[in-house]
Amino acid sequence: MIRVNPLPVVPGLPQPGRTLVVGVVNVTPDSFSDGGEWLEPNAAIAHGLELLDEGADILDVGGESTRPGATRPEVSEELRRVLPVIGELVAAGACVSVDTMRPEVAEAAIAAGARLVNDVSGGQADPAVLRLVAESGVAYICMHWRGHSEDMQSKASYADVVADVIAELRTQLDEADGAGIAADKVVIDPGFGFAKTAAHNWELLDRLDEFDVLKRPLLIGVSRKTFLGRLLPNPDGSPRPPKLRDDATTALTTVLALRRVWGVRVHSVRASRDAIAVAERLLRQHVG
Ligand code: PMM
Repeated sequence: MIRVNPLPVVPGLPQPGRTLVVGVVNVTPDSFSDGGEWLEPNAAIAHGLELLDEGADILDVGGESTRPGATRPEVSEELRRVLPVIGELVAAGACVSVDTMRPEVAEAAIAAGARLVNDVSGGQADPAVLRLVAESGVAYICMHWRGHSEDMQSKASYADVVADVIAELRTQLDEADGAGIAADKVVIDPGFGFAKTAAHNWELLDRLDEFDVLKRPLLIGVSRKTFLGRLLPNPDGSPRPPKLRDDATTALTTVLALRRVWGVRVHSVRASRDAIAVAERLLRQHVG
């Protein structure tokens, strides 16, 4: 039996009346799924416009790869990568999010028109991000995080992954609240693959309803992640490569849209929009 949950909304962000699609625009040389493809600003802008055309509600522009083992770029390099792209996509009418843990980058991105700060560290890499978001009044994605990418997988140890992630997110939310960010502007994200094994990711997906206790909209980022590659191994047993994980990603979007999560963060926008259309049509059978 399908349960029709109400859709959460965030003031100041698109409210399409269905699960939102956040399209990934990685302006990096080394992201795990598409590193280097969109490093030139013009290529990244064209890619963002294509995702917008495919139906992305929000474009998430990032200049730092968070793949396990990645080293961090200088602040100046991160700014050089993302600012021209954000400026052009905002000018084209897109709702833009900046994927950054740095206050300098968040500040410049907001000045360029970004309406959402996607901080994968949830305020822990640099708490100045929280104060900046509070002052500017933009929305904030608070992701569960246990440390920078170079050694995060050594921190993938939990007594009960769902209970532990919820407890740690609660602390991060208290910090966001203490910095003055309005509660209704905060979206939470369990951080799939960030200090999580494949088994942890599946457990989190299976028990997503437990996150309702935090009373915040949920964003889910599972697109092309390694646990999907491991589910679908190549004949030699190695994980299927990232670009061949889109169909599995889309299957999960359907599940998540039936669950009515606030948003999904994906590389292949059109496929997820189609999956959401299917789920919404099915959900309509259950309402008046
Ligand atoms: N995953 C990546 C980067 N940013 N942001 C949020 N909020 N949630 C995620 O799961 C997330 C993220 C890594 O994936 P990518 O290299 O394909 O961008």
